[in-house]
Amino acid sequence: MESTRAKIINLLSSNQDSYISGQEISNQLQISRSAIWKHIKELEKDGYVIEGIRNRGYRILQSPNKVSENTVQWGLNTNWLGKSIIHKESTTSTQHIAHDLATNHADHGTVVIADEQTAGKGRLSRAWYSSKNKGIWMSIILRPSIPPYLAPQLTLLTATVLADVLKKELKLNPKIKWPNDILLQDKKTSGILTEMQAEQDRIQYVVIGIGINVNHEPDDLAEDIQSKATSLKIETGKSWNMTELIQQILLYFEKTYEDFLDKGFSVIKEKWESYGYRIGEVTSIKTFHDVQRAVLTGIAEDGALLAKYEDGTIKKVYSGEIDWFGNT
Ligand code: BT5
Repeated sequence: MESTRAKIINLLSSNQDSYISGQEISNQLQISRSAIWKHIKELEKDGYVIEGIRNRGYRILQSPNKVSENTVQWGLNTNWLGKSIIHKESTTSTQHIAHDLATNHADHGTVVIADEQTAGKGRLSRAWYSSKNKGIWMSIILRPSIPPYLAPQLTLLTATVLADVLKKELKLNPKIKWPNDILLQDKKTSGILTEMQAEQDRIQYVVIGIGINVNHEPDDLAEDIQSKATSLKIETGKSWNMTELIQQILLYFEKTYEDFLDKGFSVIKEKWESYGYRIGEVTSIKTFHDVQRAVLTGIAEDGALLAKYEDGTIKKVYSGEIDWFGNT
């Protein structure tokens, strides 16, 4: 459920340059003018600068430079993604909250964001460092009508969304390392964790977790990842507004997801491959008994990586048996 404050922000943001009268807000939200006034005062405490002019109404002049349900919603141009946002200052993992919400009927497109995670999760029970106010730690609940075996496509889709935002909005040169790492200059700046609840042939819901290191200085990265991780700030030398970044990610995500439902996986596959780390290059791949050289050619429908071996056979690679950084 959207809070009254979020609804007021939404109304005021629907037309950022003009005023909305107290009467109109009161009619639309079915609350009294004095209740509106109290909410506006609360928003101002949150850091919003709101202009109120007698006989004209209210308008937002500035939103605060911190991530909250309201700031993300203000100016968010999506149709369904992020219409409901849950923001926590600190939590174990946004994945936990998203699973709870999803089992309690949360809408498709609900978004959970935290300033800090105390038990951030990677894949296969690995840990994800999520230090306070340094990055974007966010989970998206989806209820896609695709068969469960195609769910890995959503991870690949998400990777293309993040790569697109970094390339088109931030003018960086991201690479996607199969299946889910976003790299800048060979170092991981972002990871994706897709989890789902499904029956045999039907997905109940999917939770897509996105972690992005944004404003970390080198020392803010945990010691054991310092040599292989980076942040947007380390790469660009400047701090980024996380609210705007989240809004861009949600907007690109919604568009890409709709394209995917409309046109199928081929659009995603092509884009993924254009960003794919070491695609077209020779790597070493470990098998049960030996190590073989193969060219990485792209990705398959089920999300597997495709490798062409020296004898010409093309095989799917499913697990992390690739020597990514070695000189083959
Ligand atoms: C991932 O797993 O890359 C998935 C990360 C997903 C994080 C998001 S944040 C919002 C949501 N809530 C959660 O609790 N999780 C999701 P994986 O491919 O298994 O990579 C994990 C490995 O990346 C670790 O073993 C470390 O080596 C490394 N790592 C951990 N924290 C990192 C960080 N902040 N930046 C870069 N690398 C990190």
